[in-house]
Amino acid sequence: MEFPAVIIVVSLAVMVRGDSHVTAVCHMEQNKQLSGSSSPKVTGKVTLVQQTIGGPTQITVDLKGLTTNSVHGFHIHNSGDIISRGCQSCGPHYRPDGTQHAAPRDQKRHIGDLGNVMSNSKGEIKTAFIDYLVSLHGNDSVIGRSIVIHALRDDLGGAR
Ligand SMILES: [Cu+2]
Ligand SMILES: [Zn+2]
Repeated sequence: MEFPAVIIVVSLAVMVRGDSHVTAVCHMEQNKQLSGSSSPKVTGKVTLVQQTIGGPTQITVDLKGLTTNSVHGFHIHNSGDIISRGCQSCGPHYRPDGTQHAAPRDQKRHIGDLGNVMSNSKGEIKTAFIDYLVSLHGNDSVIGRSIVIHALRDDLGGAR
């Protein structure tokens, strides 16, 4: 299920250290198509670090400006085009293998399905987690795609 986004991504810049250690930083900015005064002004960054090819990726989320104590869907979308039509030009959840929408812990899911993140009493999201499908290497790399935090909660593929 797709939701309207509050903010979207900017870009994924990449720095390479050594042969396989990759760090990518995504600077988040408000969705230009929702830039009315009623829309939260969310800023911050998401940092992705993958130490080895095929290894897990650490994802660190550091955002502010959200509504307080609220749950938001958090995904990697297919395209890095956040300019032309906002969320629409970001395309669907990144899914090179065409699987179903699901939760991060599910075996079959879109690579971009990172579930939900929750804001604290100050409207900040500060969290970090490991993901085993998101990669910064090879054909299925997420570099250059977009990270979207949505206004609403992700249903994680349906009731379960
Ligand atoms: Cu999304
Ligand atoms: Zn999905």
